Amino acid sequence: MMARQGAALRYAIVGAGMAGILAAIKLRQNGEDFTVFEKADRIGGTWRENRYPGLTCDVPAHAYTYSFEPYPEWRAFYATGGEIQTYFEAVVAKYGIGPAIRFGAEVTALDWNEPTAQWTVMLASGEREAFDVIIAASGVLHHPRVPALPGLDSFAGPAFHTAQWVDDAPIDGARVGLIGCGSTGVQIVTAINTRVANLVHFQRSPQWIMPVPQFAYTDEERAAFRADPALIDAIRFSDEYLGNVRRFTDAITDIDGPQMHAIEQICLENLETSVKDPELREKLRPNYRAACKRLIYSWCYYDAVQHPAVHVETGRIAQIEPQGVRMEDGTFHPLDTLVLATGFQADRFIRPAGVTGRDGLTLDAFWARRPTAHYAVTLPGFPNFFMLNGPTGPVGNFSLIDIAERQWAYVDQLIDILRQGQGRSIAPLPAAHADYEARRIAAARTTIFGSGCSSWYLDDEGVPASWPWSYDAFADAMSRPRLEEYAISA
Ligand code: NA7
Repeated sequence: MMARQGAALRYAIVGAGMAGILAAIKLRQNGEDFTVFEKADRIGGTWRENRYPGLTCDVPAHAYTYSFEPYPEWRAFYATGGEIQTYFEAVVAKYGIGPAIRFGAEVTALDWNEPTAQWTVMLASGEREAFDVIIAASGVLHHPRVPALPGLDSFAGPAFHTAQWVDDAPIDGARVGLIGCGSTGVQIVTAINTRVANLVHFQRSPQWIMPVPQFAYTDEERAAFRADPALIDAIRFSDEYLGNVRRFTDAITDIDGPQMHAIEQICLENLETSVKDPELREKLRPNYRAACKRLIYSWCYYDAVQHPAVHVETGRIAQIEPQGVRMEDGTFHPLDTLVLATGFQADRFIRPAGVTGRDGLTLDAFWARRPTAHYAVTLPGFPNFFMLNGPTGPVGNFSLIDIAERQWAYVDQLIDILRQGQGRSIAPLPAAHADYEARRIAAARTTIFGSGCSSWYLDDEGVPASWPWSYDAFADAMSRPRLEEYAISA
């Protein structure tokens, strides 16, 4: 085989959400040749798909931007989904990424070809094209999880998942049922409680609520942010934000430490002091530790749920009937609209696209037990294949943009080997990955996520599918790949 020496690499980026746009900008700045494949007709990923009332990012807006592209225009401390979509569209326009994106181009398969050291990208249209490098940026919470509730199809009114919001579904003055109280369900309660005739919130497990401030930025403040970006830096790089990220990751990894006790105390006090009716308070009291499920940040949920139009139903659903929901105790809730805030299949990643690596190894086979990636980025047997926000990366109440940028820094150093013609392909050594994964699993079991609750963080064996060490350990790991853990083929 000849080394690539000097030949330009061709990159396929799968997905035009936050991480795909990041990769595209970085490659554009480097003058490289890439195509972004996006199955939808617009950019934005999760912020394009989700349009439910109350959609807000629980990371402070100024911290939820690319580090190189601060945004003075945020209207409030926490931004709405619509504003975030506008931000990404503005960034794509500014960097001229649009022409490199193929919309309506769903990647159905990726096949590694050893003799050419290239991937064949196959699209739903039947088109095929060869690329040297795959950047898999297809998102985490992407495939709705629709529960198999008996009779769901028989419901007479609109019944839909939150990521497939039906704009003309009756909400105003209507009887609405909402199943699920993760971040999505909670945000919807806060947005529609005053619009509905009544809202039945079906709550299988209550949530701990971390109280956070929300406030609007004034025109004067936005003008000041435009005039002096240091004012934005003072927010996004502040101890209040970055310090919180560190304290939070310390808490989830040291579950009997002072940071975790502080979080538990704040959440408990929030429940005790905010919810006046003792019966409702007990309904809303979780029986697991704070931050075991993804902690919900809210400034208004407890107020919203105490609105007279809201009824928290903690019984078990027996079946869905054409006119409403029947509970196991026989209670019937007549409804006009049924909203499923039931979360996502968090183990899919780039699937259902079929990925076939070296020696016919498929991603389904490699992930038969659980999705995994070396330091959340690369996979043994899948050369020149790099994941952004892939499995076992950090998850928590902090910016995934920052996580993706750090992962890009790691990926970029690995790709440099190819760029410089030092090899035609690079993939982690199976033994190195097995060692990482064994250490990760052992540590993950001891994090707060493994402390005894159900959540989308857990894999089928109950192991938290996350980075189990500190934020600084992640930053350090991403700053310099350990090349001795990689096989480089000439
Ligand atoms: P989540 O956090 O996965 O929450 C899903 C909710 O749906 C949760 O309350 C579940 O209860 C509930 N659920 C799921 N299936 C059922 C059935 N069959 N019956 C009753 N209740 C059910 O999803 P979200 O969309 O809220 O948030 C996902 C992430 O998006 C969030 O963490 C942020 O990162 C952004 P359970 O707790 O399992 O008892």
